[in-house]
Amino acid sequence: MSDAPAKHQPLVFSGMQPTNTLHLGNYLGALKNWVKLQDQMPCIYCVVDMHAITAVAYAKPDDLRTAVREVAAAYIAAGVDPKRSILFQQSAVPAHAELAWIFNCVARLGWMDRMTQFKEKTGKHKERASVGLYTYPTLMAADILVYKATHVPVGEDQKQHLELTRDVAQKFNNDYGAEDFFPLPEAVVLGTATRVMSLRDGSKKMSKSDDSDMSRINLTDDADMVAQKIRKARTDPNPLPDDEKGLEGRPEAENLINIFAALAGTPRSDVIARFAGQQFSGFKNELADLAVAEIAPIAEKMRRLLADPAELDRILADGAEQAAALAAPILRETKRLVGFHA
Ligand code: AQP
Repeated sequence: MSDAPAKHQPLVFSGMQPTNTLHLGNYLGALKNWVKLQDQMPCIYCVVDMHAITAVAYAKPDDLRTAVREVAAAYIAAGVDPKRSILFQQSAVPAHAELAWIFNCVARLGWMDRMTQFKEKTGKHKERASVGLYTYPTLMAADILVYKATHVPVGEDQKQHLELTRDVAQKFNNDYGAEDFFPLPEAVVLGTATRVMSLRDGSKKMSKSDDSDMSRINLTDDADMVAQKIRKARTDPNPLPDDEKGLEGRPEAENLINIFAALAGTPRSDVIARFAGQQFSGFKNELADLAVAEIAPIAEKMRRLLADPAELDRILADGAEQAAALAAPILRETKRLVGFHA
C-alpha cells in the first residue's frame, strides 16, 4: 500500500450489499482485510442497501431490514469494532444519493459501457437490467468520495469500479477547477484469495446471488454444511498438481488451493508442494477443517448478535449519525463548487 496523497488524511471506506448472506469470498476477499485495516487508519464500513435494490426488489420491506442487520452482524462477528470504526446503513445518509447524481453527470457513457461486472451480471439480457445497476459505479464513487476516503479494500472483482471512481474524482476536480478537491482513492487488495470462485464452477466467482447454495460457503453455515460443501466441490479426475504450471486449465483445483492457502495463511506454492500428486479426498478433509475453524466462531457470534436486533439497530443509527456529520461539509462544498443551492 503506498502513502495517500498528502493533502488528504488516510481514511478507509468499503461496503457490502445485503443481497444475501455473506460468503467465504466476501470474507477472504474483503472483510478479513477490513478487520486488519482498523489497526492502520480510521475506517468507515457501510451496509450498501441502496446498491442492493439495483438487482433485487425485496418482497417485503422487513426482508431488506433483516438482511441489513445480518450483514452488520457479519461485519462485527468477523472483527469490525463499532467502537473504533463507523458502521452504518447507506440509505440512512442521503448525502450518498445526492453526490451520486452529480457524479452521474461527471461520468461518461463510454466509461460505464466498459464495466465488466455489469456485463457479467446482465449477460444477454442487458435491456432487462435496472438503470440503477448500470449506474452502480457512480453511486460507489459517491460512497467513497463523500467522505474523501483514500483507501478502499475490495476484492479483485471491484478493482475496475475503483478505477472509475478515480476517473470521476479527477474529472470533477478538473471540470470544477478544484485541484485535489477529491482524492484519487487506492484499491487495497491484500491476501492470496482476492477472487474466490464458485465451488460448482471454477470459472465463475463465488457470489451471493448464485442460484446454487452449494456454490458458496456462507458465513452462517454450520460445520456439517461447510464440510459437505467442500466434499462436494467440483474437481477434475486428476490428482493434485506437482507445481504451479500443473494448475493451468484446472480452475476448480486452483480455486480450492487458493482457498486453502488463504485460510492457512501460507503461500500457495507451499500448499502445492504439500499435497503434490495426492487425491482430492484427503486434501478436501483438511480444507474442511480449516474452513470450519475459521467460519464456525463467526457464525456463532452472528447468531448471538442477531438475537438482539434492537442493539444492532442502535449501533447502525449511531454510525449513521457519525457518517452524516463527516459527509455534510464535503457535500456542501461540492454543491458550492457546482453552483447548486448549498
Ligand atoms: N468471490 C469473491 N472473491 C473475493 N472477493 C469477493 N467479493 C465478492 N465476491 C468475492 C468482495 O466482497 C465485497 C462485497 O461485495 P458486494 O456485496 O458489494 O457485492 P459483489 O462484489 O457483487 O459480491 P457478490 O457476493 O457477488 O454479491 P452479489 O451476488 O449480490 O452481486 C467486495 O469488496 C467484493 O470485491
